[in-house]
Amino acid sequence: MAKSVVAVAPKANRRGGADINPVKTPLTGILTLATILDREGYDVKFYDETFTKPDYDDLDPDFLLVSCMSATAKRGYEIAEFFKNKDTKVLIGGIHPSFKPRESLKHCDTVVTGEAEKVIVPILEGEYEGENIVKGEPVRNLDNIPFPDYDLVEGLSKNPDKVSICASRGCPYSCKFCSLNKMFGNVTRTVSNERVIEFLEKIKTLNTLVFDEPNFRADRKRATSLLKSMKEHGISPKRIWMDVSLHAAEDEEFLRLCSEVSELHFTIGLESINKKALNYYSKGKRFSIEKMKECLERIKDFGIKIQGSFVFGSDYEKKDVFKNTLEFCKETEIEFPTFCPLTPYPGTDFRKELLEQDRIFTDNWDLYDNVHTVFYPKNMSPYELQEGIISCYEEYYNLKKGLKHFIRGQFFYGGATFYLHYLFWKIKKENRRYLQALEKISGPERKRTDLKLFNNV
Ligand code: B12
Repeated sequence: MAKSVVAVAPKANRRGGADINPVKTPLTGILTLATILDREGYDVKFYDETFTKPDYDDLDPDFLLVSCMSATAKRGYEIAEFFKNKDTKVLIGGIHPSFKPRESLKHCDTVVTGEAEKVIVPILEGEYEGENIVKGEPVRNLDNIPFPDYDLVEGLSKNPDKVSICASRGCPYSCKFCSLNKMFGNVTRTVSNERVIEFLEKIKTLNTLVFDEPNFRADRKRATSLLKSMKEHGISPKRIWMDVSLHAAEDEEFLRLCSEVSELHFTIGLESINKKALNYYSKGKRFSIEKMKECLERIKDFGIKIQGSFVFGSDYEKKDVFKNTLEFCKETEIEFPTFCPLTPYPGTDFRKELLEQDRIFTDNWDLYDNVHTVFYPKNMSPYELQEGIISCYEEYYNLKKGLKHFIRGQFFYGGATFYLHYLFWKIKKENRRYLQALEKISGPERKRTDLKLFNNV
């Protein structure tokens, strides 16, 4: 009889970063592993808790696979513990366990670090018996692994209208607050365009497509030829979301192609309007603030919508950064800015620096979600950083603006504005204890290492 596998993408315990995203699709990394196992003849069930939370009591698989980001690590550990008490062999993997393998191992039998496509079948077949921490191997040729099979996702329509694909791995940049190139390397590997087209052509109900890649235009040739092929094959979903860097604004051919294929939404890490902060984050070529504005305008001239993400809390920013950033967003009319506290994720240089300076006040991973503050900024208190972020959301996503979008016929952004207004009202309400704890450590006699205070907020 075929061995059974349950694969789970946990939903974070708290409302936060994942809820901001307006397009929800199942987690593709672990779904790819589930797809490989399904093809190998395992009896696979896949749950993404964002869509369905099964009754775990009813499940008794031979193997449990749990995927964790930092924000979902605690929830992932809960699920893992639950199955450890059954006769199930429990495996944990993902970006968080890759940098915290010994911590994850306390909750399971085997931790896999890095990319797991090449090792997952051998592990389940017992080839790594006795090894608790297995180092995965980068997949050199992404054409050798299958696309995620959406049919395996429990609770999702067999004809999904929203699909995300991660057709490239690796990022040439090495930003202070990001661990991606330590996880996936700094050379971009891509799936061939023919395969991407073949995959997309099969989804007849495609309405929204998300390219879950660090930078869609990292390989320009591939990006433009993929867009051309999509045009030729009549693949034209209503909306496409992709991450690009601001350099895309200097590439007219790319912008034109984007505008011809679909209603494009660019997610751009604008990070900061403070030059010193930008330098500190150590990203490639820098733009002046004026140049940033010009670039955003050029992108908008092509009818492309912008989700600009800002991070706050560097040593170079003072309290006026919130007001100035809001002004920048209003002036450039970015449709969908996000305002995040810097977060010292495991594996980042930023975390290393803060640890050396004893500036992280909690390792409650539930709070590592790009919404909650977990460290002492230099020029403001943690409470001020948190308040500043919430007030940016409250001010930018106000009801008047929501109505304006509706009047202009921009229903998607009208809806998103109302949703975000409601979300941050809820987040504020649910975080009373957390905010009180922040106030406590923000006073004159702040206690740098009070790790326990935030364990149960
Ligand atoms: C897509 C994405 C999302 C989507 C996920 C939905 C989807 N459709 O996939 C959404 C929008 C929900 C999301 C949300 C968030 N995300 Co996000 N996201 C990504 C992104 C862009 C791609 C993830 C991906 O598909 N990677 C490719 C696959 C192949 O990698 P993988 O998932 O890690 O899986 C491989 C291995 O890890 C391993 N593996 C994974 N799971 C398991 C399980 C087992 C048992 C085993 C053996 C192996 C294994 O094998 C897989 C195949 O090789 C990454 C950046 C990136 N390019 O990776 C950020 C990233 C993962 N996100 C990040 C963050 C911070 C968040 C948020 C907190 C905030 C935010 N940005 O909105 C939220 C919180 C999530 C939550 N659930 O609470 C950080 C994570 C840092 C950390 N330490 O946790 C990243 C790395 C971005 C960054 N540069 O900092 N995200």
